[in-house]
Amino acid sequence: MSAGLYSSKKQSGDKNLDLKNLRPYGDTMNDGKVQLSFTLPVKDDEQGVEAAKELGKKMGLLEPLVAWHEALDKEFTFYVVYGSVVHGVNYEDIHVDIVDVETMTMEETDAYIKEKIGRPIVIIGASTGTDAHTVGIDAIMNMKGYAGHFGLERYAMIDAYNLGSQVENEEFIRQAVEKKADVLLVSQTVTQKDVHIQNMTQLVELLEAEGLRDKIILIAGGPRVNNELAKELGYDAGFGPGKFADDVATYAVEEFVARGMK
Ligand code: B12
Repeated sequence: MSAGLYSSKKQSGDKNLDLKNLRPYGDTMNDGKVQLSFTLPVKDDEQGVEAAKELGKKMGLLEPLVAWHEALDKEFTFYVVYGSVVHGVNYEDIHVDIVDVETMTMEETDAYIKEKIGRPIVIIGASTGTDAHTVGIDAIMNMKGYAGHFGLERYAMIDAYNLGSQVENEEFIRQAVEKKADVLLVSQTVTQKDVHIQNMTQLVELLEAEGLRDKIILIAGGPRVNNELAKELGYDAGFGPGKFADDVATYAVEEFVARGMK
């Protein structure tokens, strides 16, 4: 979210709101109240509660209170600690790089393609490399879609091919060439040891080596992918959680037209 959206104190109606020193809200403005939960490998008794409170203090919480504790097992207890943080952030200085499009509906996107492109565009997607997670790419591509947003397969003017998971970059490119893809969608969920970065980078290098990079629109997505990271790695755009087929389709078709692709 960009700064400026709430850049006036008036909007909250509370004269104590200070967006230059934004602090969590619990019961009153600027009280800094946060809630934190964790499990300790000890039994559920007073000593454990005190340990949870001490941990809260060591983490910088003022006046930590164990609001809830419950035995998970004989030797494991779950705690919810409530307390105040002293830190604040300057909300007005925060700038987030997001894909800046006014999302069209499926019908609007189909009409846009008909009018401005005049042929169906071809989009292929996969969870690439060793990544076995399919739910993210399915959410974007499958006919039924996700959370009330139809997937790309349902668009009349998009030929969508979902290749599934664990698709090697070489195979992904082979399929892209065979299907004459205009847009490539890469889904990455596992980020342990930065495997997503290595995998995403390898795809860009292979596309460049084949002279294909400039001929296609390359989009990445996943729970820990954002536009900034994607662009840094040589992609055209990146989408994270809370984004749907409509967002991706809008970006892809507008980019297609802006680049003068045929
Ligand atoms: C379901 C699941 C699995 C299932 C996957 C089944 C399947 N068919 O997909 C199974 C059990 C197989 C699995 C396996 C593993 N998993 Co798993 N899994 C999950 C879980 C619970 C949910 C993921 C999910 O489906 N999210 C729902 C979708 C809709 O959300 P999403 O992916 O973010 O997608 C949205 C956006 O990101 C975006 N998007 C996603 N992709 C794309 C692509 C494009 C182009 C665009 C535009 C947008 C986009 O659009 C979607 C809709 O908004 C998560 C934990 C969690 N709660 O998130 C762990 C999690 C992802 N798994 C994890 C791990 C570690 C693994 C394993 C490595 C475990 C292991 N040691 O074996 C293996 C993976 C092996 C491998 N080779 O990949 C870790 C990843 C940690 C990390 N940062 O790397 C998580 C976070 C669990 C954890 N807390 O540790 N997993």
